Amino acid sequence: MLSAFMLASCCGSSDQNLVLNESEYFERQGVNVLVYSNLYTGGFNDEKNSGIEIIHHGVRTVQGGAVRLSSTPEQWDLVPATPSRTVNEDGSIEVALRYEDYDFDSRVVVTPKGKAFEIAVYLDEPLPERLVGHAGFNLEFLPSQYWAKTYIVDGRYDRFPRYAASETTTKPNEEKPKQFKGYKTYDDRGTGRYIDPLPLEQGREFVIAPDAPERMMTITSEDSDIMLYDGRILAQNGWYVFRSLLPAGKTGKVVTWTVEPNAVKGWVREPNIGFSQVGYLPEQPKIAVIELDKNYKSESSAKVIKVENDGTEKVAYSGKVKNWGMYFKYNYDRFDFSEVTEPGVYYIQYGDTKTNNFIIDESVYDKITDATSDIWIPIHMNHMYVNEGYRVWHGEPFREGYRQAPRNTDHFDLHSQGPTTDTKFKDLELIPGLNVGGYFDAGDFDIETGSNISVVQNLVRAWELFRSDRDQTFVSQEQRYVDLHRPDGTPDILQYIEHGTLNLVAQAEILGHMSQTLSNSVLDNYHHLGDAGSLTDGYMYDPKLKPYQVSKDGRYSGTPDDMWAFTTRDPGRDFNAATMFAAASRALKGYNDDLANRALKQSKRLLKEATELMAKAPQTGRGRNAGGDISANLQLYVATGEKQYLDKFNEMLWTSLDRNVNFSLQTALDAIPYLGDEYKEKLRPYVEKFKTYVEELENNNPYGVPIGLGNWAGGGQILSHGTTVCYASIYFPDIIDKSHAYKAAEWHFGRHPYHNYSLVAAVGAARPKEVFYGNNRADFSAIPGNVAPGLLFRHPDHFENYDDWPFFWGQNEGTIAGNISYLIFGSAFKNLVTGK
Ligand SMILES: [Ca+2]
Ligand SMILES: [Ca+2]
Ligand SMILES: [Ca+2]
Repeated sequence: MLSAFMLASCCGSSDQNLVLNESEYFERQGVNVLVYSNLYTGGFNDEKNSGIEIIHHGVRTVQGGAVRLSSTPEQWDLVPATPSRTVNEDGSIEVALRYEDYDFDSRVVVTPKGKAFEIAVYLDEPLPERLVGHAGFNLEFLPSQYWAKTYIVDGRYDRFPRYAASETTTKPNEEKPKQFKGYKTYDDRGTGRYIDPLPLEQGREFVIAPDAPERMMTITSEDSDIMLYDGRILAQNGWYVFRSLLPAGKTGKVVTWTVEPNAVKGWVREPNIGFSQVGYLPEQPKIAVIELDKNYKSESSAKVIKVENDGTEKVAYSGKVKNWGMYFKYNYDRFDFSEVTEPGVYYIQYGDTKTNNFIIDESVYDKITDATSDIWIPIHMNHMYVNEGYRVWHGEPFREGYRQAPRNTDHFDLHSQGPTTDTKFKDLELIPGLNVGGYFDAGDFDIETGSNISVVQNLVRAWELFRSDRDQTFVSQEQRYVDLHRPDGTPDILQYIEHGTLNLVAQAEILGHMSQTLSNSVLDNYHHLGDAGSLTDGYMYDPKLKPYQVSKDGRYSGTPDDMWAFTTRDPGRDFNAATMFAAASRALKGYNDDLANRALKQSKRLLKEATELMAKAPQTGRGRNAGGDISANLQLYVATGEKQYLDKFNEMLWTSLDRNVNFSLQTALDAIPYLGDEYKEKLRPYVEKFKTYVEELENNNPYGVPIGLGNWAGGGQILSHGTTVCYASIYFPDIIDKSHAYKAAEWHFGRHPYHNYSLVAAVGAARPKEVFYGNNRADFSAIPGNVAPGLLFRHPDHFENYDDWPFFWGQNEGTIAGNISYLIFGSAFKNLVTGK
């Protein structure tokens, strides 16, 4: 590792050309050009994460280099398949692109040319007639890194707009290229026409951001006009798009661009000092992880500076830095300042880099879950009006209720209605009574039933284990009104359990079983941003009326915007609901006895029916694994005391633990309070195995936590790992030292790659992230208490988390299930390290 580092640092030169490196991308100091290292296969269509991408002085500012069928592609516009990607012998990278819907193939070849690179589009067959005027080569630039910067086009001067305010025209719907699965992202208000943005500029040479050397770039073309569009005019998450149309009737090399990203001479990325923005307990181990450019010469020591109460500063500690080595493309140092234990305000200095301040004190973790429980959770209560001080977060959503999703319907949010409704309702029939309780899924407004089940189950777990009687929220089911920061005499967590249970019990009672989801019927309101109360029109849909027409009695409209219930039965989900209802019934007893009784009744019925259904069709995919749910059997044993569930639990648990201790150790630990000392002793060797795994993580990466490399950042995995570490340390302190529990917390509070901001929009952190993918994302804002998935891995070697661009769900979207996991982690962590 050391020799690789020396080699890299000796040869860094600002005069170097772009060259293909071992990771198959083009590189010069300050510039990485990726050619389809990341394909359009992310799961949610155009995720703005693919194609030709440029990481410019450490920031991925350009992506989306591809042949596209519109000037400003939206999430649900068609994306090309990539039948092949080849690194040619001349050092170029060639990618074949295909649009199956139009039987249309093209090739894009990227060739380094000195400090610049050439992008060429080849057609072996002329462009299909239908795509003339639509197919073009696009390259997308990140608005938040370019707005207000200047550009020069063929000698004319202008500036990238801070907000989208350019012109559009409209065209007949028939002319618009097909969108994903034939869905429409827009509501044309009965005009039969779609919006087509007009270019801001057009020319043969663009000089981009000459005023900002780290962002400066030139794009020139000898054979094609280049147009600049503002994608935000159609969708707030759009990018600035540079584009050349593909010519009609031509084959061969049809579009040629030369792109030269500026490289700042001798540029070296500033060290990213990862530490806990929430601060440290005096006795806590304190190790900063410092992420370094491979051209940065490691420091031998670092300092901790104390800011005294009178504002003066003194060096509190100076110590050696240890090199951990390379992890993907960066080099990592670790700086242990555990010796600093005196309460106070401090910052770290490494070379010339100083961090913001942090606190060392016994109280630093006291508030880590408060914003999540007082603010984020109640704001995500569906079917309520939510107020905070002078501000209304949302009105009461979906007053017109839900309709039966028609049979054989595919859905854009990964759901579907099967060939039967499995209910007494006909296609599109109103299902009265479902618009009560429940939680919005995430940045969208659907009720994911599976998530809501886990939310109630976990809230009961938190209630039973940690008995938080915190009361900061007024919740009135009668008024359908929530008021933040107004105590009402009832512990909030009980009210949250009640709110989740109300919707789930209604589903069980009215549908007869659990729905898959209660979700949007049309894509054009699925991407709704802002007040959930205005997502639908509030009128019940009547197909006898014309679209946008309202009945004389003011109750119905002809606009098909009502939400749908997807009701295909899954006995596995019913089984999980049965265990959750049993738990909810325990928690609600004495607070809302009526609901407690209804939940228990549904628990017994669903359990019986699900067991029978699964016995009848054990081989079918649906519900096959539910009987094998170890945790569900534990919950059922706790709820009923029946031995058959305990036997099943034991039968499955030990086999699973033998196979992989990480997979079910949490469930095993959850059972300790119910199964006694002998059971606990039997678990001991597995906890010892877990210890080996936990310690091995220190060698896996510099942060000592399990880092996920998937297309959704792995914060959730780190939280559940952290929760297991906390439980293991609470029950087996002689095996799992509590020092391990800090690592998952520190990761979330700032000790991670890319930047050092806290991933929790939390009170208590000195520098929390500022933008998240919530329902207020168009305001570049956050809902306090949200927990971001965090550091998204981009192939082949880049972690990132944007804090100036909220629109990447895989980095910035908190979910109801994920944020409740954080509540559990935070509660267990506080319990372990502070005894509070
Ligand atoms: Ca959703
Ligand atoms: Ca309350
Ligand atoms: Ca409606």
